[in-house]
Amino acid sequence: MESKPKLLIATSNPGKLKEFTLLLPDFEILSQETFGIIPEEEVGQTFFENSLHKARFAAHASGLSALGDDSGLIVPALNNMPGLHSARYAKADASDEENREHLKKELIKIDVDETQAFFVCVLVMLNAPSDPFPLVATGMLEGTIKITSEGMNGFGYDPMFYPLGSNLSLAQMPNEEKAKLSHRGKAAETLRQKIKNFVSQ
Ligand code: ITT
Repeated sequence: MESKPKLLIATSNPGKLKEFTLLLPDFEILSQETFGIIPEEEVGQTFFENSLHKARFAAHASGLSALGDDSGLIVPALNNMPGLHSARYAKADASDEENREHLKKELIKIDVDETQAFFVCVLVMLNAPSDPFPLVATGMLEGTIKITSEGMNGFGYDPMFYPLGSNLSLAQMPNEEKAKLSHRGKAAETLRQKIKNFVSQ
């Protein structure tokens, strides 16, 4: 049997890693933890810059193809926060629960118990650190953020987020269902198409 190409996922977030195993079945998914890679601080001004930086750093450290994922939650009623700061909204190194609690407090401050929100995801894939033609794919998911939390699946803000038209929070859905509709799922599908086209050129 032919072995699958290896792809290092440039993330320290176990929730993302688990999702990529489901989303990119054509690859042997490897974690950067296995290679002892300690990521640098994120200083980019866009999701794209951060994603490219993660992929390049991991490709350099491992010598493998690497995929960066920079993603976040955008809440227009909170001036588009937490946005780029989604992972550290409450404080540096905050847990998912601390970030959710902080988001809840910020919503209560503006007297809102539910409001429109978006998840966004930018994926960047590099064959090598010096790859001049990175594959880039983006995805968005629109929905409602509520101050209550429901469900145990997923990670991050999933228990507070209800995709448009859904009565279930992302954390109440099975992983396969979230994968089909999420910002990361859409970006991964676009990436798979781009890889297919790139390989067949
Ligand atoms: P890496 O940088 O190591 O990949 P991270 O969690 O710090 O991990 P980001 O900087 O991209 O990653 O921050 C993304 C944050 O946005 C993440 O920590 C969650 O709080 C939130 N987030 C992104 N995608 C999400 C999803 O599918 N469900 C829930 N929250 C999500």
